[in-house]
Amino acid sequence: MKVSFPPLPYRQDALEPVLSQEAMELHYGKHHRAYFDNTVKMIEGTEFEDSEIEDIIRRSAGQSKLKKLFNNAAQHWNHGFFWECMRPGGGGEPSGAIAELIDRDLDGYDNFRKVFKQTAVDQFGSGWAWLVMKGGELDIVSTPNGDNPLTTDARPLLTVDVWEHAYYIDYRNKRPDFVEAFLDKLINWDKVNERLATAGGSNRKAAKAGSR
Ligand code: MN3
Repeated sequence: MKVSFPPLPYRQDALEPVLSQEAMELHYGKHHRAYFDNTVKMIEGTEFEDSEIEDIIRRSAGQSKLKKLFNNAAQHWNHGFFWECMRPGGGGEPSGAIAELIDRDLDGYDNFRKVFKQTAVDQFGSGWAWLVMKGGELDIVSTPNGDNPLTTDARPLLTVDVWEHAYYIDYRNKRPDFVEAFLDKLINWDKVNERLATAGGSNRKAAKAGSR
């Protein structure tokens, strides 16, 4: 089986006081773990048993009989991606290639911060906000529930989880405060630059899957 439960890239108390250890223990150790365990249970003994997680997501997307598998597999992938979007002492203005692209495509950092925050706050109900590369340009989008850009022609670079379980322990009902804390104190821009530099990334995999 190629699907695996990723280690957190930092200790569970490393994002304190922005995200508490209690919140991380529940979010990573219980919520993410459950999505992973459910995915494993559902692919055991099936055609998906030895598939990469990205392939499972793309092949189950939009298929009503595979909706439960899609939801759990996508949520497993989304969380692994999200943990890597954060680091202790992160956030604020980026540098490097992503800073130049934000200036070029999104009218600068202040506008990026405003639009990303508004997109995350406006996602009605559970979901995710994303910074993506689409058609050679940056864009900011949101997706409901477990949906993610892997099933589209956009390549994800950054995401924030706006399910209530992501912020209710530390921020109660104040989603805007959580999103601001993510922007100002958590984002790992080095990781975003690393993803930018990975030639092709998920677009290449999508092209390969599409040519089969
Ligand atoms: Mn979550």
